[in-house]
Amino acid sequence: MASWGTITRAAAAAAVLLLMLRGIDPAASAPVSIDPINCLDSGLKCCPPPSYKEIVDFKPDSQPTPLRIRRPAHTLDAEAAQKYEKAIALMRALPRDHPWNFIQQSNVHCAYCSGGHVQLGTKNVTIEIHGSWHFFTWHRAYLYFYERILGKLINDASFAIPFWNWDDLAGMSIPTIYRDNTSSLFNPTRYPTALNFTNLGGCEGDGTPGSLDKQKLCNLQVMHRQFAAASNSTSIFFGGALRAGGGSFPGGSPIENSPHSPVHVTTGADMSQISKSGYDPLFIAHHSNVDRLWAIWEGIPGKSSKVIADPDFLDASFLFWDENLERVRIRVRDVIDPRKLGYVYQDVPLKWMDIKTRVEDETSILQAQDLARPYPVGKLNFPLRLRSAAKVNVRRTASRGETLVVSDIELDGRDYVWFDIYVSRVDGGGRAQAGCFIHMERRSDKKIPIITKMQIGIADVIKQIGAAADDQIVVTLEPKVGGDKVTVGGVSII
Ligand SMILES: *[C@@H]1O[C@H](CO)[C@@H](O)[C@H](O)[C@H]1NC(C)=O
Ligand SMILES: *[C@@H]1O[C@H](CO)[C@@H](O)[C@H](O)[C@H]1NC(C)=O
Ligand SMILES: *[C@@H]1O[C@H](CO)[C@@H](O)[C@H](O)[C@H]1NC(C)=O
Ligand SMILES: *[C@@H]1O[C@H](CO)[C@@H](O)[C@H](O)[C@H]1NC(C)=O
Ligand SMILES: [Cu+2]
Repeated sequence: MASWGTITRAAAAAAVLLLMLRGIDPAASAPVSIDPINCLDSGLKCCPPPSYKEIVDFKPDSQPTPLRIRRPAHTLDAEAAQKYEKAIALMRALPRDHPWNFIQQSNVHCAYCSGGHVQLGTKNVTIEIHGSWHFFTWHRAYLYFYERILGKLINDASFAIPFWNWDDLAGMSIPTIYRDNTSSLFNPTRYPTALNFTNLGGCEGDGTPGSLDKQKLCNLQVMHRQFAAASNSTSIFFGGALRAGGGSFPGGSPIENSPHSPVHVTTGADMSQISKSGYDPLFIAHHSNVDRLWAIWEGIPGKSSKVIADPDFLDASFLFWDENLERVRIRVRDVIDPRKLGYVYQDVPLKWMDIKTRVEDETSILQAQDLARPYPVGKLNFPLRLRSAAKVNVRRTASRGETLVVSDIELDGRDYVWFDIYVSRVDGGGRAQAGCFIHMERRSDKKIPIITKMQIGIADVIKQIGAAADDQIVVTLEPKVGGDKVTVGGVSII
């Protein structure tokens, strides 16, 4: 009689054979999965209490349940706001080691950032769900369970989390329901400036009413630019491939870099740190809006599929506690369609869709910021530490490439780093911002070595600056935060 061990070994051997027949090196390619037992502390103390409870595979609801409609947080009616407030209050009141406890739930996010959950089949390779194609998918799964737990706590099967509609003129500040310091939705570490304005990336101002109008318009332009930079390619939209045992940060989606990260870093002290951002209830509404951008993009008909067909993407899986206190393994393929998860986003106008990219007059920028040209154009030596703005002539490949790649971006994952990326014509004229790279601060007791890259679609901005037919383009990298803490290995257009 065969023991379980033999059966498992035989099954594993068959699986390896199958992979080899398909021409895939089994050692190099497999979907990420999570070790149910091993979680490293790394000084953060965000690992869940150990559990040996059997893991069940995720199944969508077998019986139809009411569709959950996620609405803008700034338009919630009093009744919906009270329900939400009550659900979070109940979550906070649970025993500290209960899997639904507010801190436990906040720490779920932290434990999936570098240094927590260990990948199955490795002893010490931890999972990082930022900076890769698992950014959108993991957060969608996380919100799914979070929402259902809240619904369970208030016994409401149609309960839906709100979204922070910061891409709408009326939603670009901390929604009122989060402001009352006696509410369960309050967090004391928010910045006073965030009460008046939510910065989606580079839209600072002096806070006066006149400046605020310009800042809001700037936000719409950021939205347009970042969506355009991401939306033309499925692989750019999602970010770089992260496979089993793989190193962290193969490359973040343009949308993860902005508007996602600036909203975190300009909102408050907890929100700006990956490991603590879940302590602010705004986190859920913020990521609900990020998830909504994915749903909007999924809904736009396109030439190519809106899903990455790679099984290493689709079969990647994560573990969560669900609303029935089961430990559930959910795969990426389970979260591709929001409707199958039982929720939709309320339709609201998208003012930023049709707004034009901004082309700035380069000479006035140089004068305004007293930005001497620090390096002769085209003569940069890579790798380059971004102590000051760097300009480089980049040749487009024969096919007049429309994807800009900033490669081998090297930094310590504990550092907050932000640089902007502009394009302009070789023979002068205005420049337009193509995107930005933003890495949020992380806590760790040891260095987090990161080598990542950034890919952005530039078809839109190249047209705006009138360079669609040019063979070469000038790319400017302009450090904003922590430039001396990052080096860039190269810039190319493919
Ligand atoms: C994991 O453990 C191996 C073997 O002990 C060690 O060589 C490697 O440096 C460790 N990796 C990390 C990320 O700690
Ligand atoms: C809460 O807000 C009220 C009114 O804005 C203020 O008077 C009070 O000091 C605040 N309490 C705390 C604990 O911050
Ligand atoms: C927010 O706006 C109000 C009204 O314009 C103003 O009085 C207040 O100073 C602003 N607060 C900050 C922190 O900018
Ligand atoms: C998408 O790609 C097409 C073809 O390269 C281009 O014409 C269009 O402007 C691009 N759209 C955006 C939003 O970049
Ligand atoms: Cu986030």
